[in-house]
Amino acid sequence: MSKSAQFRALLDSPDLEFILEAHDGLSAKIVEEAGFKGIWGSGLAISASLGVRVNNEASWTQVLDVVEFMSDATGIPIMLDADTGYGNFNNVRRLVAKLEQRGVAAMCIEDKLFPKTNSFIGGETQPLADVEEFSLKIRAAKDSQTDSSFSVVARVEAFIAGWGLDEALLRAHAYREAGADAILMHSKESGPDQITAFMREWNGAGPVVVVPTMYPATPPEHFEDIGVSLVIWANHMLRASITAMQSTAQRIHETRSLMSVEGEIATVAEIFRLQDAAELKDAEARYLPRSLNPGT
Ligand code: SPV
Ligand code: MG
Repeated sequence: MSKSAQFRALLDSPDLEFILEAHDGLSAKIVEEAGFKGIWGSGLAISASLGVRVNNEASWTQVLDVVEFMSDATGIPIMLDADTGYGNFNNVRRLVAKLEQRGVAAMCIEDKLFPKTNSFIGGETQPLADVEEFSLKIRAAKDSQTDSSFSVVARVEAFIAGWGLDEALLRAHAYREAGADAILMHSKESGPDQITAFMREWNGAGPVVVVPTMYPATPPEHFEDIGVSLVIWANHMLRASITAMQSTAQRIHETRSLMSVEGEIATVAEIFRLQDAAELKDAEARYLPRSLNPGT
C-alpha cells in the first residue's frame, strides 16, 4: 500500500489510531521504530527545532525540505501540519503538488489567517478564516491532487478562538462538504468536554482527528467511546528532546567532563544504526573497487 493509502486507511478504519509528532528525519525514524503507523509533521515542532517561532518564520519551502528528509527516512505515512496553507487557494494547490512529489501522505490546514499564530497563545484574539474562502481552499486542494489517496484534513479553530459548538459544527460540515477527508477539531480546554459535545452532534458525519495536548489525562477509551478516528500526540518528541538536551548540556558544562552523561545517552554506535551505516558498508563492498575499499 502507498503511504497515502496507508494514511487514508488510518482515517477510515473503525479503530482508534494514534500518530506521534516528529520534526526531522531522525525523530521520524524513532517514531516509526516505536511502532506508530503514522507521523505528525508538527508546525510547532519543526519551527522550534529550526530555532524560530511557529508564526511562519520558516518559509514553506524550508518546511518542505524538512518533511522530505522525514519522508525519505521512513516507510510510514506523514501528515504535514501545513498551518493555514501558506497563502490562498493557489498556494495550497502548489503545496499539494510538492507534497505528493515528496511522498507526503496528507496535509492538515487550519481555518485561520496567514501568518499563523499558535492555538495556545492568546487564542481568543485570533481571527478565523472566512468559511466560504476556507471551504474553497479545501476544494482547490482536493481538485489539484493527482494521487486519489492523498488526504486533506481540515482543522477547525472555532473552539480555540472562543466560539461555541454551533460555529464549530457549521465549519466542520462546510469543510466536509467541500471535500475534506477528515475534520480536526481542536480544543485547548483541560478536559475533553468540547470534543465530546462536538462528537455527539457530529454524529459520525466523517472521520474526526483530535489533539489532546491540553487534555492529556483523557483515557484513550474515551476517544474510542465518542467515535474519534485519529489521535495526534502533537509535540512530545520535541519536548522530550528539549528536556534531555537541557540536562545533558548543563551537566557537561558544570562538570567539565563527559563522564556525567556517558552511559545515559545514546552511543555513537546507535547513531550509526539509526543512519543505517551498515547498508553503506555492504554497498561499498559491492560497488567500490577493491583498491579503494581496503576494509574488504
Ligand atoms: C502543531 O503541532 O504544530 C499543532 C498542534 O498545530 S497545536 O500545537 O496543538 O496547535
Ligand atoms: Mg501547528
